[in-house]
Amino acid sequence: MDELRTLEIKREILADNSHEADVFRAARRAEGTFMMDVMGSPGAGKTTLLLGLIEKLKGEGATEFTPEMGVIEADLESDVDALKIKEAGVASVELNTKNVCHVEMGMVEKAFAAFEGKRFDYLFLENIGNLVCPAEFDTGCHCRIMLLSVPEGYDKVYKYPPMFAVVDALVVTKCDYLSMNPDFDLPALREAARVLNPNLEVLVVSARTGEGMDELASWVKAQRELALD
Ligand SMILES: Nc1nc2c(ncn2[C@@H]2O[C@H](COP(=O)(O)OP(=O)(O)O)[C@@H](O)[C@H]2O)c(=O)[nH]1
Ligand SMILES: [Mg+2]
Repeated sequence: MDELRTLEIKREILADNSHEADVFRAARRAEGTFMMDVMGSPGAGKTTLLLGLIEKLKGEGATEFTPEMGVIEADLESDVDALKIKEAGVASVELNTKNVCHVEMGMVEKAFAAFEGKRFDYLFLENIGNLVCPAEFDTGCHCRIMLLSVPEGYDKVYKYPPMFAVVDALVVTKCDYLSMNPDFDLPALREAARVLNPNLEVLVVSARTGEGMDELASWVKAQRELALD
């Protein structure tokens, strides 16, 4: 009986969160803001990837569209990542979850309000470093990606399937380490991930060398167009 009650409460919390997420997503779409949730383990390369992606998305040349961009940086504690983003000249807000291992809508709304009405073309959420809990909570984004870095090992697809199942893209990061990690079986990872999620886009990148970053930026631009269409 107790177990049943726990399940019901969890379902209610997730349903409320999903409803708030739908409202938030629609409001951002109406403003022309595309929002992307970036998930992955601590150290997978989320902040470094965002810095590289933002550079790629900045238009080059006077005739090109220069998008307004912002980042919500979620961490249990500290503002280390938000400062890195600010140093790169991009608006950022630190969201400290104080030991909560995921981000949910109440937190997103507060963090968004801290931008004080600033409008964005791209808004990124760096979620809490965790391969488990963030998969369960809709954060009101139009698109969700997960990072898996080469040093973590390809077998995480077998150990943490829910996140692979819910994201739009799997970004294999730190591919500059592939030659040093010959046991990282990229074909097996692609196959297992696509069994979990047949529409999954798989991108292989290195924010360090720049490999794959143009393809990532093109994919993100296309996702924005699709979401705001
Ligand atoms: N070799 C290599 N190191 C990377 C790459 N991306 C990030 N790193 C390093 O990995 C560490 C963790 O990166 P960070 O972006 O802070 O990861 P986060 O915790 O997921 O945000 C840092 O020392 C980065 O310099 C990459 O593409 N290649
Ligand atoms: Mg980070």
